[in-house]
Amino acid sequence: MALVEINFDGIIGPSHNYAGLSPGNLASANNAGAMSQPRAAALQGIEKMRANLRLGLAQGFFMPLDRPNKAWLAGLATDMANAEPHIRAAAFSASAMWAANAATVSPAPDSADGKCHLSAANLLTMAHRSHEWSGTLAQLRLAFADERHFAVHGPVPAPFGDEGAANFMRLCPSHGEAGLEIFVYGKSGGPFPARQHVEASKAIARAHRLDPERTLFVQQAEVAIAAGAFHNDVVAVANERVLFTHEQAFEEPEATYAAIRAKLPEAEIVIVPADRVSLADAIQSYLFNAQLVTLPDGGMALILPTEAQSNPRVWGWLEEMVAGNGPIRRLVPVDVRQSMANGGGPACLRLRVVADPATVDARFIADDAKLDRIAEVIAAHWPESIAPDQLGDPDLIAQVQSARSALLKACDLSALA
Ligand code: SUG
Repeated sequence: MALVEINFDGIIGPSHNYAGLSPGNLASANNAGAMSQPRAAALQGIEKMRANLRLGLAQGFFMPLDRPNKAWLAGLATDMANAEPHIRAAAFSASAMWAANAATVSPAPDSADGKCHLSAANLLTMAHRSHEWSGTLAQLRLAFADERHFAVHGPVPAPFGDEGAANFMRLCPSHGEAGLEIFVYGKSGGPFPARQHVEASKAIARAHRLDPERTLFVQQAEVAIAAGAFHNDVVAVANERVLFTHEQAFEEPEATYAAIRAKLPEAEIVIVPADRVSLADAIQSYLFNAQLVTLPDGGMALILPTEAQSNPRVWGWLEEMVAGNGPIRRLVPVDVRQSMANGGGPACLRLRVVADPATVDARFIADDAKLDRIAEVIAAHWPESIAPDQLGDPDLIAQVQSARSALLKACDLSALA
């Protein structure tokens, strides 16, 4: 079978809560202390996957990680009963739901060895995300165990921060052909941290055996990070030959577009001007944190958060765009409000892997029946709500752990326990 793009969504874990753990992520800061709804959150994620299946797209998923992370707490010589609130919250975080940060993925046609390479992200800039990589790596090694087709790498060592596919774009004539891989790194973000270090990006490009002629390293605009674009995928998204980007996404936009066009002449760059959609509107609405996908009929659609529909300036611009002659023909809003309130839109929730689905461990591939089964487990076991001051509650901890075990069992993935 031909190589296709498979979107692997992180199933939203039972410990989903709003602890305000990510400085520079405005939604996370604004919702700090709010009551979360893990059950509704996870069901929103399942609905998004169902909608993608209905569009005819290939869909996979990843399991939530084991939370609280007791091994991490033990490394800090504490436990949930004794940890200070910020450490407790970091150990309990469901942040692995944002699968775009799980890894960087280079499809087989881009690599010298003809394998699809995946590098688990170290996520070391934020404490609550810095301990995701071990659980993520175990899962990647299981899902992509077939060494004839995949090479799975561990994280880049400290101190070089890496946040995975959220700071990575691939442009290509079609998914199954060799493409141009674009790594977007940050240098400084004013008051906020730049999370992607150029040395991490370069290390991944080497590990993935990419052709330097088809690899670009591009600096993210400092002004974008300072405005709250803590990842590049908050201000730009690519699919096949199309780059959909805010005018202020890159530090040197003209040089970036020129370099792209020089390496991939068929590239189509759709630029949203700041005088129509400000960075603030882009970040509030997450219009770029959309899944830009190729539909089975060959047309492209943007799967956007409903927040983009609610912002009149953003929606007005998008409606004009699809009415024109551009490559993006369809807008598909999805409700992922619970994730959005922590700064995670539709594109954050998924990791793209171009592969033949038959070469992936079938337990990670979605169909309607499996999603029904997963939704039943979520409805029966996920907590209805969590307030941040509840995180140390032993009953809640027990519920979160048994909820995940029930899901692993239902998906025949208890090996990840
Ligand atoms: O790393 N939010 C995540 C959101 C990640 C979005 N991913 C992409 N853009 N690809 C982050 O900032 C908030 C958790 C909290 O505050 O409880 C959080 O981790």
